[in-house]
Amino acid sequence: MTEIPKTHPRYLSLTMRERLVEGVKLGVTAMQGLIAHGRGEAFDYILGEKTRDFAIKAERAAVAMMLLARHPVISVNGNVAVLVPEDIARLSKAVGARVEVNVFHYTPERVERIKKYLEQFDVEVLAACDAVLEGLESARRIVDSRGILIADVVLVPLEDGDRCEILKKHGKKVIAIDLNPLSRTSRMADVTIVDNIVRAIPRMVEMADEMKNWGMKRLEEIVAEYDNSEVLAEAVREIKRYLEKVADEL
Ligand code: PTJ
Repeated sequence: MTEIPKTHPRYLSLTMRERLVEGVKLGVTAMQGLIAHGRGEAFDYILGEKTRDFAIKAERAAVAMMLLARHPVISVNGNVAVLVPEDIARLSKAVGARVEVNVFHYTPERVERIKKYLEQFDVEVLAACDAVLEGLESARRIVDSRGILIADVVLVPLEDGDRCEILKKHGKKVIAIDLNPLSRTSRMADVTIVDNIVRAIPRMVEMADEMKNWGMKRLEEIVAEYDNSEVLAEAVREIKRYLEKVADEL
């Protein structure tokens, strides 16, 4: 792994790239994951690389939804596994969610490698691949009968867009984490967190630690008051505002 000096102005961003390249070498991250990350980086850049208010609102609604769920599941792919393994472990414990490996670029060996990778970080992982999500043609249809198949709330970070709609048809609530507020997944999800996963999940853990002591009524109110279209519109407006400010300063 290339040693990135901590003083480098783009230390965090370059470290993320290194993690993903390592992930590819280990056979955990798909090559396509590097391209997907590049798209995410571009959106993060035009959002000023920080967590905005609309993302905090979505993160709070997502945590409330997961705390209220009977059977919440966090779906993990090859990018998520290498970017935030420790935080996935913490979030799963904080909200009482199962963690399931679910990938677009599927091979049984790759699923097993992701499972083993996450287990090093003390994550209990579902990856039986013993059930099928009807109505979906991509490999994402292959799920675990103890996980996504029976989940009522599914967190799908860095999704590729084909599955969100089907999960909803199966009656599940979907929470997406996607820096692109224009993506199909972003528009289809019940809650879309337009934030970098490396900032979003740690913040959700902090929120969950506080919110798990709140009563059901308070959590239900947060979910009921949440409006995803409004949050997405705010994300697009924020990009516009930010770019105008940068243009004015040039
Ligand atoms: O591991 P696999 O086989 O399941 O494949 C995973 C990838 C990510 C390759 C697959 O799901 C894919 O192709 O995804 P897409 O269609 O490129 O969509 C990924 C979305 O995640 C894009 O809209 C990106 O903007 C967004 N994204 C990328 N990196 C981040 C991100 N969002 C939040 N945080 C990031 N770090």
